Amino acid sequence: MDKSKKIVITYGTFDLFHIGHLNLLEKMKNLGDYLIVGVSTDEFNAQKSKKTIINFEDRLRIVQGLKCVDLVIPETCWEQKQVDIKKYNVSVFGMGNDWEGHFDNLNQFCKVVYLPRTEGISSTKIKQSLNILDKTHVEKLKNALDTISSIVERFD
Ligand code: C2G
Repeated sequence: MDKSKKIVITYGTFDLFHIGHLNLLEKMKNLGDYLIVGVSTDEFNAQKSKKTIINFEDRLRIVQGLKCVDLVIPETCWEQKQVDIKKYNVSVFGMGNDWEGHFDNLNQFCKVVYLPRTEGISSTKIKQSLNILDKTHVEKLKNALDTISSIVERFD
C-alpha cells in the first residue's frame, strides 16, 4: 500500500444497495485517498441476526464496482476492525451515525468518525415495501378481508 495515501475504512452489509449506502461511501472516500470497505459475509450477518436478500458474493461485487471504492474485504467478525486498521495503515475509520459511540475504542488506533445517515431509506424499508407486493402477503390480506366481510354480513 502506497504510504503517501490517506487510507479510510468502513464496514457494512450493503444489502439491496441504495443511495444511503452510496452517500456514506462517497463521504468516506472524501475523507482520504483510498477507501477500503469491509462487506459482511452471510455467516457474520447471521451473527448480527441480520437476514439479507442479496448474497455475500453479489454484495461484494456491487460494492467493488463503485468508483469511490478502492478495495473490498470480507467482514467476518466484530473484532477484525483493529487488525485491519493496523494491517492497512488506516488513518480514518467511519460509520453512519446510527453506530454513534459503538466503535470509540478504535480511537487508540486511528481517527473515528460517525457520519450523518441518509434519512428515509434503508434496506429494511425496501424489504417491507417488497413484502407488501409479495403475492403470498396479498393472499393473506385477501383472506383477512374475506373474514371481515363475512363478520360484517352477520351484523347486517
Ligand atoms: N447507512 C446510511 N444511511 C442509510 C442506511 C445506511 O448512512 N439510510 C450507512 C450505515 O450507517 C452504515 C453503512 O451505511 O455505516 C452500511 O449500512 P448497513 O449495510 O446497514 O451496515 P450494518 O448492517 O449496520 O453493518 O461492523 C459494522 C457492521 O458491519 C455494520
